[in-house]
Amino acid sequence: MSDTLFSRIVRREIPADIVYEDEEILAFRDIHPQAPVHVLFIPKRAIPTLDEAAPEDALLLGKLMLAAAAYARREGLAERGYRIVINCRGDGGQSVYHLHLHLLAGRRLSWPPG
Ligand code: DGP
Repeated sequence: MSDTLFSRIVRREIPADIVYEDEEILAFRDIHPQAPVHVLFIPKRAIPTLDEAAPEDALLLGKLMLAAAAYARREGLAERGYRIVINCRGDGGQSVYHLHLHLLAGRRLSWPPG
């Protein structure tokens, strides 16, 4: 497993408020929440960016999205709605190079993003 900040959270070397875990995925609350609900869903196996995801990662990427959707449903967020974001590299606003999906919910989100 490559050593990213988020891999250290997976290994429990850095504390995080973990809200979901399965064999392949970990989800925890963002340290700088941009909405009342801001949870990051990451694959335990680090892929640096979406651009580096390979066809073999398709199932894992799908599982990440479905895990976020299931979490939103469980937490009663689905009816009002939510946003899923993946930032890719500099212009996309990515700061941690371990692919992750942001789940944002709990307020009306504006569009387009800044
Ligand atoms: P991005 O900019 O898309 O790479 O998002 C990275 C997010 O990770 C950002 O919203 C802040 C969050 N983050 C950074 N460091 C930590 C940390 O140590 N713990 C937690 N829970 N979140 C972090």
